[in-house]
Amino acid sequence: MVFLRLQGEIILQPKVHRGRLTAEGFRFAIVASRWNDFLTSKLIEGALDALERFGAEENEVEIFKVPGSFELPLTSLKVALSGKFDAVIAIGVVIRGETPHFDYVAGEAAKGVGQASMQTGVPVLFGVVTANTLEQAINRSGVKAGNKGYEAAMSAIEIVNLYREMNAQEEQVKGKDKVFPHVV
Ligand code: INI
Repeated sequence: MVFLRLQGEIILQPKVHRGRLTAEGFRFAIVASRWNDFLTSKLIEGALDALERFGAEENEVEIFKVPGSFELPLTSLKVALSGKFDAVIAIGVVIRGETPHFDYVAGEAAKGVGQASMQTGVPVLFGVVTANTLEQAINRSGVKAGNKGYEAAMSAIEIVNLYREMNAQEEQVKGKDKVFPHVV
């Protein structure tokens, strides 16, 4: 392990693993809710912008539309299980002011998207705006406070690269442990 000693203090310098920002050679699915379509369409645009900027190919990206955010988890799970994608980006907008079901819809979407990831091992990113007001939701969909779709797609790119690197390292370690590493 490498460490520096600075005025008697030990400062560890551990190896840091982080995903590069390249979408080249990866396949992405976007699962997007049609509820609040005028905003989810902005989030989809944001996600596509990020994927394109970082080198994704058109034929490596597919979009699946669902009625509302409540439908994001199961659809994301099915898409992840298809084995066709390296990451799934779930997109939706849930606004508290609009429904007493806010907590159920937003809660189920968050929990279910997380479960889809954990069950499949395929990263499912949470590009869902959960806002108290329409104004907040508009701001988080590309107006004043960023674009959740763009952010989720960036996270997807970073995480698929990190996992690819981790898998490659794991393979290397396995290779080293073998008595006859040259034998496949
Ligand atoms: N779905 C959303 O994505 N956002 C909302 O704000 C919303 N509201 O307001 O109710 C919403 N409801 C629909 C829900 O996601 C399901 O599609 C529906 O309940 C059918 O299962």
